[in-house]
Amino acid sequence: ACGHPQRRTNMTVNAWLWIGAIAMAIGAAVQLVIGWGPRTRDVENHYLLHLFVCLAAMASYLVMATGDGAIHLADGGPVGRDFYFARYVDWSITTPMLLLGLGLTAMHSPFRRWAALLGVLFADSYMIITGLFAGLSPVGSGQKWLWYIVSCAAFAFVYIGIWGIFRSEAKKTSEEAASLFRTNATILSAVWFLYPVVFLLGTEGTLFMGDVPTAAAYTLLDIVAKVGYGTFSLIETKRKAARELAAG
Ligand code: RET
Repeated sequence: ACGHPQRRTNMTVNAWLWIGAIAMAIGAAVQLVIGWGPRTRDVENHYLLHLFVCLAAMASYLVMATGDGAIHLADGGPVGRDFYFARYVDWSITTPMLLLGLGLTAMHSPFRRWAALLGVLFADSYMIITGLFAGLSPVGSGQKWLWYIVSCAAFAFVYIGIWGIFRSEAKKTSEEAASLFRTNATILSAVWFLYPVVFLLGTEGTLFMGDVPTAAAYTLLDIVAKVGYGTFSLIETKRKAARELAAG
């Protein structure tokens, strides 16, 4: 028993939150190891981004696992539901960082298309904040679906930014950059698409899934989107830097 007394402490949910915290700590350690030693500016950028994505998520999972990252809401069934607001705090920091990383892969310098890059980051923040409103609003209410649709519309703008602006910039940067960008953008687009699906099916949406599968699904997605993707992106950026150095 930990955290505020009104919270329903489900031990299996808690186990998933601890798995998330440990996975993010391991993820941060992995970034430290891969990024160790002399770095090019490009590698340094990705190293710092992916390291801090893992550290931010680690804090978020830690506050959820210790009982203070959720509020208990009375809606969503006879016993109410725990709403994990800490996820949205995490996502509001980490999703812009991941998109910045992808933008840097595409254009190397953030100043080349800085307004477009900022536009993508703003659309992303808008998606997370309106998603928070969707999560907070009562299960079954009309406003929940209003916010959900607004958030999905912002998500569509993020996709347009990635597959429109970023992709065309990547082609101008180099063959290498375009190819790595394509791989990263494909993984990111596919993994991110599953978040609104989990929201829809889980305790914040239709309650088709209970709190255990919802927590498990978000944790697994976060591990793939942050640790898996981050590790791949950093390793590939390092390889690309080595090839560029060798080519002069
Ligand atoms: C919400 C609910 C409302 C509709 C949409 C959503 C999208 C969330 C996304 C989250 C991505 C998170 C990542 C975290 C860790 O790295 C807020 C679930 C569209 C895309 C990648």
